[in-house]
Amino acid sequence: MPGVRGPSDYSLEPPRHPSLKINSKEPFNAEPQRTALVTSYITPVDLFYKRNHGPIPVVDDIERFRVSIGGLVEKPIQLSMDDLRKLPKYNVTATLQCAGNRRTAMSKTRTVKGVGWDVAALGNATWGGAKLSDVLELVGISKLTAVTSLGGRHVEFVSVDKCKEENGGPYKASIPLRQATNPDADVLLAYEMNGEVLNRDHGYPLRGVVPGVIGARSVKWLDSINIINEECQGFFMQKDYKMFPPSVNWDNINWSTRKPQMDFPVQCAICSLEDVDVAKQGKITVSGYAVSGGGRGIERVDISVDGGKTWTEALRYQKINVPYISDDDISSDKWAWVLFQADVDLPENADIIAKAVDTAANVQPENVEDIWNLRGILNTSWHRVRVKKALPVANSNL
Ligand SMILES: Nc1nc2c(c(=O)[nH]1)N[C@H]1C(S)=C(S)[C@@H](COP(=O)(O)O)O[C@H]1N2
Ligand SMILES: [Mo]
Repeated sequence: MPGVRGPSDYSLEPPRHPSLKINSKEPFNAEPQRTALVTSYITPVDLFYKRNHGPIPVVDDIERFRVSIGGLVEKPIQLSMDDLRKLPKYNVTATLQCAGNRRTAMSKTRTVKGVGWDVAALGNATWGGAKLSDVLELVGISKLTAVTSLGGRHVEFVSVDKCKEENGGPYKASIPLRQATNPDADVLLAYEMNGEVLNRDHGYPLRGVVPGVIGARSVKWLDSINIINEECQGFFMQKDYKMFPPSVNWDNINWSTRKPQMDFPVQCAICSLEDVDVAKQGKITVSGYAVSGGGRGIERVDISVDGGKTWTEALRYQKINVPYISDDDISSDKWAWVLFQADVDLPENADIIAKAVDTAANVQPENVEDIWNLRGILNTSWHRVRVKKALPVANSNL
């Protein structure tokens, strides 16, 4: 594709914030510190987790850049950034979460394959761009179409990065045409993140953003968008990011028995404390994030300091001084996380537990063992942090 290319080595990587925790250097995979993640409702770009499968692409000439829309369409087209900017612009606040978020904790029960992540492989950003449903109208596909006259049922996003899982080919993924042509699904071709031009790590010049769906379907550095009749056959759709039961291991896996994971389930994590933090006895404030997929809001976040025997409800917020209503209405960002906060009385050496409930009354599972899967995806078990009581200080004038 003109204007943008995927390098085959790591000599042209962009600069990154020094506070990021690097889980893998090449390809670059990193997340912010837990505590930094919940200091702002909108995650700053430099602290937003970065999840890559190859070297970061380079734009040589933005004027020459074109994204092509083709496949099962009568008249394929190519759009420049100017063409895209002329379409109505939407700003959608959506949480992007990697399916591998909290994988490290899952791997502690039984080994899994994949990059290790703590609880910060997600971020909440305001994405700016054109709606995919508007773009598809330019190739003659109307809003709310499930199947076209040419048999198109899926929309495939193809990148330019070189991924070893694709034998040096580009990253790709698809979503159902029904979702792509639904304006309410808010699927974007985004060129801005938090009001700034998208940066290289996050997909400059153009990426897909599929709200409510695992991050793996929000393809960065878009090169082409194809209307296809069956779902994308790429590695990341067919041989990865699928949810298997705990009985399936690498000897008996049959990838074709499962569908690619799309919506993510209800999730939350405490971010104000690391595991085995030392806290003073008495009241402490517990804060973190909660989010659910599919546009479901967060109905409740429960906190326990006695191993789950009793619970207190945390306060939830999206905007300061605006009450959060867990409903699909204009006062709530339905694709975005809520932050939560609770003051609790801390007993000695407690496990502090958080669990969230979404608007469909889905609840996080208690134990990671019950949802263990060989790829270590979607660890949404109750989040626990172990806190120790500080030793009494004899002379407190130190
Ligand atoms: N082209 C391309 N798109 C991609 C990926 C990738 O490696 N290459 N990784 C995917 C995965 S698994 C996730 S979780 C998100 C991460 O987006 P971010 O790096 O902007 O946080 O991008 C997705 N899109
Ligand atoms: Mo991911």
